[in-house]
Amino acid sequence: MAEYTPSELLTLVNSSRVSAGDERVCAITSRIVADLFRTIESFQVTPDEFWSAMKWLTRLGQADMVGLITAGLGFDRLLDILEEEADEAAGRSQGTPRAIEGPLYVPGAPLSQREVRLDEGNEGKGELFVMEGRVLGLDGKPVPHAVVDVWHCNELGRYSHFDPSQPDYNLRRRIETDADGNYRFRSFLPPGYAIPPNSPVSELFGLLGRHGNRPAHIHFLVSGGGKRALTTQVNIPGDTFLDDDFAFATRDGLVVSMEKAEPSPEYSSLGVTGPFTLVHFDFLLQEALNDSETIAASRYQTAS
Ligand code: MBD
Ligand code: FE
Repeated sequence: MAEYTPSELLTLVNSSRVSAGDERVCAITSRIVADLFRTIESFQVTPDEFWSAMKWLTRLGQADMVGLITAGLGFDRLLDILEEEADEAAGRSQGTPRAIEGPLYVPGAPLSQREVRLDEGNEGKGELFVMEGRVLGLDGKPVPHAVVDVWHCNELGRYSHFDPSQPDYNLRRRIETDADGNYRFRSFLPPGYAIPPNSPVSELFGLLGRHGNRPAHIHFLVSGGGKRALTTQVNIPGDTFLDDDFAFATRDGLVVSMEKAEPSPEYSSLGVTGPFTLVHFDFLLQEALNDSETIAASRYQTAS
């Protein structure tokens, strides 16, 4: 009566109901459970192995590091690729390529008009640079009052909020473009990122024989003017990990060009008084098909 083979048990697990439940959740859960049953059987996973994996999952959640594993195992990039395939199938043209948000965004950064010192409180760290450009539609027309939400790590490769030693919103700002769609900010070139050592994430990556490095990058969430909001990143050229990103998130078209610039009155409001590195980058936003696409939606503010 209550004696089962593995496959009888699986059928029972995936079919027992006291109500209809949610059809999609039932179907996806059934598939995942079936795949795991199969994996456990074919690798003859031992109880010790199984329970240490469950303890690892628990520690991963307690350390708030689930988002590092999803990125490192390619899920974040997969979702982007699939979204882009759907766009292509629907004949939607691209504009600036999207790139993954990553697990380290914080909403609500201080908002400035047209320009900001993103490095406020970090003066003198790293190589000074100014990034400037416009937010444009695919028709090349500027998007006035767009919001460029920008964030990057500190000189040690750590992000504020997740690193409690940094002030709130350190190296996180939002910039509203002017009437011609212009934005600009000053900061220092951030270093690359490495997953925290001695963490559940580094444990798995060690066992997988993988490194946990990302090339130097800067994150953006750009929205406004009724265009489709864009989550992306730019990379700093020359980084060793440009083509070997642990999150598989770098893309052609997102490696910026840098030039050497001399200080001029044009940049005095940013407090630039010596030679600096200048990056020009325009964000090209797609047309939105509906209102929800226009919202600067982070993975932390998903619908329902
Ligand atoms: C990062 O800084 C990041 O951008 C991603 C995607 C994953 C981990 C750390
Ligand atoms: Fe990052």
